[in-house]
Amino acid sequence: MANETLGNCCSTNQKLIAWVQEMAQLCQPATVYWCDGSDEENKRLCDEMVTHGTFTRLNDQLRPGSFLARSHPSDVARVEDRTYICSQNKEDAGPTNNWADPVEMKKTLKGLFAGCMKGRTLYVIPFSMGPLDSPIAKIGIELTDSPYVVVNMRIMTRMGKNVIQKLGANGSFIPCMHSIGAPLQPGQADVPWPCEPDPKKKYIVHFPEDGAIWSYGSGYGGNALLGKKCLALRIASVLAQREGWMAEHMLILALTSPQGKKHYVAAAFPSACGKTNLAMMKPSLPGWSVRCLGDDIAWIRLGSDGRLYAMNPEYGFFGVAPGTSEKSNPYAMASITKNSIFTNVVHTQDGNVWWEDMGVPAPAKGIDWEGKDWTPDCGRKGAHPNARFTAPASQCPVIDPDWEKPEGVPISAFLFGGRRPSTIPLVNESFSWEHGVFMGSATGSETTAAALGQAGVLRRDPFAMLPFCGYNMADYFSHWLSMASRTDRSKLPKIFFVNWFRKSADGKWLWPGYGENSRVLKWICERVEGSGKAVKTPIGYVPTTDALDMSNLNISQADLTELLAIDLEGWKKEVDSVAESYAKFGGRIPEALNKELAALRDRLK
Ligand code: SAT
Ligand code: MN
Repeated sequence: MANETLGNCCSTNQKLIAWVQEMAQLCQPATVYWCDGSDEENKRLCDEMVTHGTFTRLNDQLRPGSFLARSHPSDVARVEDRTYICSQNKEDAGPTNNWADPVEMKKTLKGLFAGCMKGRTLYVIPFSMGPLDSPIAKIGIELTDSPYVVVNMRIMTRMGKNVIQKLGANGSFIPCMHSIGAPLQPGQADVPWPCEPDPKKKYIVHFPEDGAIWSYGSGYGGNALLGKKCLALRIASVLAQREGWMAEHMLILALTSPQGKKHYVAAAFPSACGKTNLAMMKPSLPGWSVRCLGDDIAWIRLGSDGRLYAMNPEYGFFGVAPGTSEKSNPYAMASITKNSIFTNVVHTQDGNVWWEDMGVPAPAKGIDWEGKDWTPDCGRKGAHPNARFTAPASQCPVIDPDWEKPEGVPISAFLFGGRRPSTIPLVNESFSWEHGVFMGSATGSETTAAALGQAGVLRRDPFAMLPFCGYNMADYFSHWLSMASRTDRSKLPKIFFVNWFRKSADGKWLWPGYGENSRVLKWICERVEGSGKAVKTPIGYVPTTDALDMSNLNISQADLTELLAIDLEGWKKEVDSVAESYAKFGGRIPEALNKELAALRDRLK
């Protein structure tokens, strides 16, 4: 058995070898293949997927080295209702997570995984979240039967034989077990996107105490690229709490003023709320520049100087395609000109890709994300609203020179935000660390297409971590609060709440967003430096109407006033809604946050 299941193994790590053997015996793949991460291997897998129909090669003149994939129509987004945190005690998962008994769940999973890779290859993907030499990098090993996952993981993580070397004979790793859940019987024809179409049979499962991940039935994004949400957020958040650091759903950017002063900012917004756009924004303000360090996840720890340092554990971008254009995100457009994977977008007749709001005319004819003939007037969207691009971060023209610094970069400000058509002003600043943590805990947003379910309904999404916190969210709030006792408060980042999505009574966006957000970032830098002008309001410090740099921006004074207005009645409802979300935790909410809530209620009287 040993040789059969070892495949081309080049590791001396007995724990790893034993685990791969055990999993291969369970899943019964036709072969086992250990990925080395090389260009040749990548080319071979992409060629095989083209032959198989999973990939369509894009025009090499227009998008060199790039491919299009179309998922099964049932497999287009994260499945939050099928995502589980299986801690020993239900309370440790908390009321915001699906919980199942770990012993029961392991039984269920063993049943599902038995023979699930028949007729397929089991790929062993060694990967590192974080630069290999970072003190907080984590090694994961994903076992999968999906070559689509392999080539995406190669873009999204540092993947290949260097990781096996780093692991050595005794290193430890996070086991990430994945199957699309579509075994092939002898002679059975395969399909381009095999998966388990029954939503009730998909499982995205985390065992926080063992630090293990099991994912079954989906080949898509955060369900299947297990380094991302599963490891770098859900499992990492548990490790971070235990070890005294933070794993956050945050972009990291560097903002430099015309005078050359540089500040690093980390910002948490829910999925598909513009993190990628902000992370690599082209400022409209002359002389200002933004550099990108990451667009989705930040691992943050205290440096020896007492400041918080953030590091992006990822290696690529998995961004929402629809809406990405030269206007909304020119540097994302530049990042995806080559060596990129596009999932669920329109295939044009000249072998390129297109999506809604790409800022270029729609093709007269194309093939839509479901593989059907498509014309602009056919009444259907061409790209799925959660269509994605996968692109190497190194291809971003404004990637920060320090983005791979093993220790990360010191953060000056944290931003929280979401899609809020009413109530929440363009920007406000917290009174204190505790008030800032309260703001994070109170974050709400209209839902998006990034998760299956209804889009456009307001839900509380504390710290934009609702789907990603691997333990009781009330304890996560306490962990945030505890940062103030771990260092000198004056060294902690200032905390801001932003809302680019406020609408007027007649439903028009009040703020142009995108590059114009640099005006808000400028004010934030000024506040960090102690100069920006603000008024104290019941909800926090809000810029005075002359505090934001509005040069060369065509926006009426009335709109600006509305953007910065405090809607007292709206805020009273907001407080009730936050109180309701706290009540779910049955007394586990830290006292400091209950105090903040009560104080806000008082200030609104
Ligand atoms: O599919 S992903 O989870 O990677 C994207 C997202 O929801 O942020
Ligand atoms: Mn995300």
